This record gives sequence, structure tokens and C-alpha cells, in this order.
Amino acid sequence: MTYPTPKIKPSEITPRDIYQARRQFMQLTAAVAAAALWPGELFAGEKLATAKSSNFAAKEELTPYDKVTQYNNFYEFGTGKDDPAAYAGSLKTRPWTITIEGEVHKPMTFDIDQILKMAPLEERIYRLRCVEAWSMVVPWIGFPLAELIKRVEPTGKAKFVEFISLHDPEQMPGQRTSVLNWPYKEGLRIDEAMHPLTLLTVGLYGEVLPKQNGAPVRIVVPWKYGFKSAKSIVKIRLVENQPVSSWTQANPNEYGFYSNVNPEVDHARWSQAKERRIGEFFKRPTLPFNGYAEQVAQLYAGMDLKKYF
Ligand SMILES: Nc1nc2c(c(=O)[nH]1)N[C@H]1C(S)=C(S)[C@@H](COP(=O)(O)O)O[C@H]1N2
Ligand SMILES: [Mo]
Repeated sequence: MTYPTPKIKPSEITPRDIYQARRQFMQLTAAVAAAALWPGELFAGEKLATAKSSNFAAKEELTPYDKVTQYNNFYEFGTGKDDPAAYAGSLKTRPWTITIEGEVHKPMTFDIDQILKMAPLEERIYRLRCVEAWSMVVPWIGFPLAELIKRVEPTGKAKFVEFISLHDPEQMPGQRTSVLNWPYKEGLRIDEAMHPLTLLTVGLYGEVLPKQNGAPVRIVVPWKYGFKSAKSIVKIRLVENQPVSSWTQANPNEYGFYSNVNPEVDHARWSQAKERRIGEFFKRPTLPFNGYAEQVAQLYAGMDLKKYF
């Protein structure tokens, strides 16, 4: 198949200093208002937020932009929380393609700019709950991953979906160490991947994803621990057998395949009963499925969630 010429040249990608300067404006227009007021011309003609907005986080306050973009986990750029913001500048986000392959009738490779135009982008306010017992509330921008998966027409053997992040030690200095097995890999069951809460994410706070948050495209799975939400992905593979994630490989006792947020199942080394919302002092109770039980609990009906942690 042929692709339209990308409208954004690498030289035109919104640089960090521009969006830093616009930060205050972002905060004013955060949440639902962002859609209507968005000055698309600042993105070389590309609007990221749309008029549609689904607020699944109810009345919770958004985590400030500074925290969302300066307190990160992205081991490709180091293991410290401030490493990604400091070092992710070396990541090149154009040109960028995602290949979807495996148990599909129509394997495809999409250019990132094609992805941006594929489905209406929505702002969705979701909590991200890290397994380290902190959390954030972020206005993500993207569309349900199901839209992309449907395009490639999964075969009857497609039972799981594997996500593979970029592997390039030149751009990602953390990959020169063996803190994880590279590339970063994660996986979901196909019904989890097709659930409308599972987001193919290209932006936050109304703008293209900052590099430290997984530019140019990442997954967000709001009812699971943060590590299930793979960043800077280049490949999606539909497979018959349950894939092994980088974290499970590193420590199978601590990081299970399902990793649904569950206050009743402790991590091997600490409790999951409470969490600290980044920027707040007092901890708050952790909710089953990170507060999305109503939407997703039925996916696990009859399963022992202590065994399938
Ligand atoms: N490729 C890749 N994806 C990743 C990670 C990583 O180290 N590498 N860290 C994960 C973890 S542990 C968390 S909590 C979230 C953090 O996302 P954020 O920095 O945008 O808040 O990204 C997840 N995705
Ligand atoms: Mo995490």
C-alpha cells in the first residue's frame, strides 16, 4: 500500500522549549476545555485534541504537567525518575513506523503520521498507577488500540498481543546496560487489548507526547500497573501464546503477566494497599483495577486474581 507524504518534517516537530513555554496555557485549558480552544497552528497544522472527551477519572485533579513530564519511568534513558526528562532528547521520533504482524490476515506498517490521522483523537483523563505505589492523573490523547487491531484482521489464533519498544542503544543510552532485556516488551490478552479503555496514545495535555512519556506513540492501559503501558513502540505482534514481558523475565515473582491494579495482592517487596498521588503528601487507598472495575472486572470473571497477579 502507499502512504500519503507526512505533513510534518522532522525539523518541524514541536521542540521541547516551545511546549515548555506553552505550559501555562496548557494548564489553563486542561481537561475538557482544551479541545475547543486548541491552537492547532502551533503544531504545524496538526491538532492533537478533539472536541470529544471522555473523563473516566471523574472529579480528580489532574497531576500538573511538570510532574507528568519530569517524574517518569523509562529505563531506556536511565533508572532515575528524572533521567527520562534529562536524557530522552536523543530519541528521534521521525521518521517512525509501527508494524502490526503475526496472527493477522493483513499485516501492515503504518507511518506515525498516518497513525495520527487514522482515528479521531480523543482526550481521555486516566489514572496511571505505577507498581511502585505512586499514581498520576493524566489527560492522554489517543484512540482505542482496537481501531488499529481491527484494521489488520486478527486470525482465530490471535489470543495475545505483544508490544515491542524501539531498540537502539545509540538513541537510548539505558540500553547500553542490561538493567532489562531489550527491547522492552509487554503484552496483553487480546480482549484486554481490544477493550475501549486501552489507548494507543500520541499526546498528553493537548500536545504531542513528550519524549520522556514515550513519544511518538505508546500504550496506556489504565487498569493495570504502569509497566504494562509500553512506550515508544515500533511493533505490535498478535500471537497465539502468552508473551513474556521484559519485567516478568527480569523477575517473575514480582511482575506477573496480568498486573491488574489490586490493593489486595501485595508486590513481593511492598504493599499495594495505598498509593501516593504525585504532588500530594497523604497516601490514598488504591482502588481495585485502579478504579475501573466497573468497566473491566468482567474480563476476569472466575479467575483467581491472586494466582494470576
Ligand atoms: N519502553 C518502556 N516503556 C515503559 C517503561 C520503560 O521503562 N520502558 N516504564 C513503564 C513504567 S514502570 C511506568 S510506571 C510507565 C510510566 O509512564 P510515564 O513516565 O509516562 O508516567 O511507563 C511504562 N512504560
Ligand atoms: Mo511503573
